[in-house]
Amino acid sequence: MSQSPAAAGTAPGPPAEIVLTGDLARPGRLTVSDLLARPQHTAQVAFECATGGIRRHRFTGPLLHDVLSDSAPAFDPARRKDRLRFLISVHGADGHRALLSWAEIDPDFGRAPVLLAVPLDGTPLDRVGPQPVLPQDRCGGRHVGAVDTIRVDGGYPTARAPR
Ligand SMILES: Nc1nc2c(c(=O)[nH]1)N[C@H]1C(S)=C(S)[C@@H](COP(=O)(O)O)O[C@H]1N2
Ligand SMILES: [Mo]
Repeated sequence: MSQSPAAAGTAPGPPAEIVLTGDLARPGRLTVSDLLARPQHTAQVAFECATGGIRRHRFTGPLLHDVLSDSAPAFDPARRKDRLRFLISVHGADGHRALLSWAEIDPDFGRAPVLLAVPLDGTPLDRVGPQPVLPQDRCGGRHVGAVDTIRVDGGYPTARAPR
């Protein structure tokens, strides 16, 4: 990233927005203020970056699973297996992107406590937008900065309803 989140977070300008799109019944846009209104979780991480060495950060924000669930992904919530075909694509404005599976963050499957961080190391991210973080990752590559779009993709629905 060319500009550190801490520097960009306090820069003047309009509030950053993330577009939530894809196979969602309630797609939309989210600002940092929207995310701060939700229950907050904190993660203290030490990422081992291949080029930058150890990076320590403290992230606070809502769970990605809670946020995306409110957008109503186009699966049948009562059928666990129907959720397994869904992907989550996190896209940074600089073209950096990371894919997660829905099952990875689903409490019935991987239960990864992925946060959409709003303050990072105590610095507000209102101008740069929230940053996802996977606290158990060894490398910081999935801590995508300057996220502009999160897309949920269900692929092709199964021909027969799974149970
Ligand atoms: N948008 C974007 N986010 C990114 C990257 C990037 O190139 N672009 N690099 C990743 C990598 S490899 C690391 S280690 C962390 C570094 O973040 P930090 O400088 O805040 O510790 O950002 C991650 N997020
Ligand atoms: Mo990295």
